[in-house]
Amino acid sequence: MTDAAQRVEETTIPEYLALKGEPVEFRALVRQVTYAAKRVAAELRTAGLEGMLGATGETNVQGEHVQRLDDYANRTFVNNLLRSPAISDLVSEEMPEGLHLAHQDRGGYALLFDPIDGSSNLNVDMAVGSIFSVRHASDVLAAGHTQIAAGYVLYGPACVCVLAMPQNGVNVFTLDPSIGEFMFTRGPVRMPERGTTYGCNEANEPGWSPEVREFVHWLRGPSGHSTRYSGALVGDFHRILMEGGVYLYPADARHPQGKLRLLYEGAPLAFIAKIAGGRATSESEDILDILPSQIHQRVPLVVGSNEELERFLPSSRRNHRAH
Ligand code: AFP
Repeated sequence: MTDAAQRVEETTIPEYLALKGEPVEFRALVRQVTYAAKRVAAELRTAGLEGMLGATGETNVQGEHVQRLDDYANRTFVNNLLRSPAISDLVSEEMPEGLHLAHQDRGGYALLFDPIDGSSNLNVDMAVGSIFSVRHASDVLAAGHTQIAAGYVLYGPACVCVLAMPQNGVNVFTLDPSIGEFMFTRGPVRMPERGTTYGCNEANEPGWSPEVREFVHWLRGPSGHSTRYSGALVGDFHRILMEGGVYLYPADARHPQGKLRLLYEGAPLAFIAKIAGGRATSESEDILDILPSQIHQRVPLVVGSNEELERFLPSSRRNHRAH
């Protein structure tokens, strides 16, 4: 093992990024993202004691009931990200419009994020996550393959940050609460070529395409997969990143364009999956090739291991819709 590899084992995220020679502005941006995540993690742990559970009574741009913790997490991310001069644009699931800050002589990064993914889990103390995507400010509406980096924080029994960059791979850091730092724990991660689980909301089956229905019937029967579906994409995806398998939220009768959002859910997770050796499709095209038309655009998502995606893709290619 080289000296650098040994030193990676004991690094915090800032030390890891410095060791990898990442630019100072990028390191400052990631420091603000992870600091916001640590604040959110602390709030999640005590929300039940402080009356911070439940809804605010407002509805967001997605038409969803805003939970107090959604609002807290969004404010925490925005307030901390504004402290990073490297960021000139913010896009959040919780904000109708993007935030453009270029007049303050800021750097050229855009940060697109879902402050709390899995909000329906908040009041029942189940895992939730934050998802983020780092782009050049000029690339907010570019295809997902232009992302500079992407990652997520999973607030589970442990608080885990997964950070993906093409040049460094996908790496896992675990929060050490005794020192308040995310410590390198695993990487570069390779998604197994095939898994044993699949995650989807099977109540939506009546509205699925025949190809999706056939695929899930295969998963349920001949393939021998088991269902694992938590209601939070980040937790379900993390299982697939670590152990292989497939997560799908396809188009259905209630969500003709899919439920998940492209810019701060589908594209960052597709980016992570691809770097780790997996794949992600919208049922008709590679998620990372889709050109967004607006910041809250929804997209069907099938993401996971090569073997499962290969089993799914031929049939969906046969029915490729002409664009
Ligand atoms: P919420 O953040 O509104 O709970 O949505 C979570 C999510 O976007 C994704 O994290 C879940 O996998 C999926 O939606 C759950 O959606 P269903 O409740 O329709 O299964």
